[in-house]
Amino acid sequence: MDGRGAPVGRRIVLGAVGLGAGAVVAAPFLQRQVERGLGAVADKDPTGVSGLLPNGGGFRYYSVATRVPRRGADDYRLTVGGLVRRKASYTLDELRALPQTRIVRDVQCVTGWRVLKTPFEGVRLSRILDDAGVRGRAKAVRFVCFDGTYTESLTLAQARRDDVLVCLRMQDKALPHAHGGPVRLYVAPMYFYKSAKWLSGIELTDEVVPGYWERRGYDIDAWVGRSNGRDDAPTT
Ligand SMILES: Nc1nc2c(c(=O)[nH]1)N[C@H]1C(S)=C(S)[C@@H](COP(=O)(O)O)O[C@H]1N2
Ligand SMILES: [Mo]
Repeated sequence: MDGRGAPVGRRIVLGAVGLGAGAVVAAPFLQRQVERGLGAVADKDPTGVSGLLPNGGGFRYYSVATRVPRRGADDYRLTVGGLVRRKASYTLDELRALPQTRIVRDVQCVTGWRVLKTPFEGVRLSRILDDAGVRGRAKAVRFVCFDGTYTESLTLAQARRDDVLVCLRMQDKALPHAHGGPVRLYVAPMYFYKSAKWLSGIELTDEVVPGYWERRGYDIDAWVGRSNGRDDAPTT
């Protein structure tokens, strides 16, 4: 895999979360049809009720882990470590007490669906990095999730952009579990796979450690429109 070819192995779990129904594991070739079906239901719903379902409103629920624990004000922690001067561990309240930034941008998944003008709100990642005191040797950031499986990465320069948030709110509501709550990453200029859900760890590293999808063929530099996460990607 040279990184430019068709990404493979994208097994998506589309979960009917919150409805008591079990998760559906869609084979890659089925995923698009399944998503189209769900999207079609939402699009044709004159009551708007489907917009109240987890990840309604055009979003799809994605998780590579079949079960993800719930964490809240009592037990959520975001740790910051690796090549930093001051390791840190934030509670939800501590994150809420930091300056919040709200940005309204489009969401674009590599499988083609997009949701325009979505508000995201949270703490700039750059603020958290500054507070930790990034060491000179650090070149990249690795993100770890409490689903136990997903990881992501950014170069330090990307991580310091002001449109990269440690996000506590989405669509002007507290981030629900299905969208990666209580805390997810939001990397506005990149495909949505960079926006790690259920964020639990930020680690400064001396080189980029490719994330979950990046080890499976997706570009590390996932700029929308300028990477292989294009929206006509086959069987993602
Ligand atoms: N922890 C975790 N984060 C993740 C994913 C995942 O499977 N696990 N999927 C990514 C992908 S491919 C997409 S498109 C978005 C989907 O976000 P949503 O479920 O809020 O729509 O989350 C991204 N972040
Ligand atoms: Mo995605």
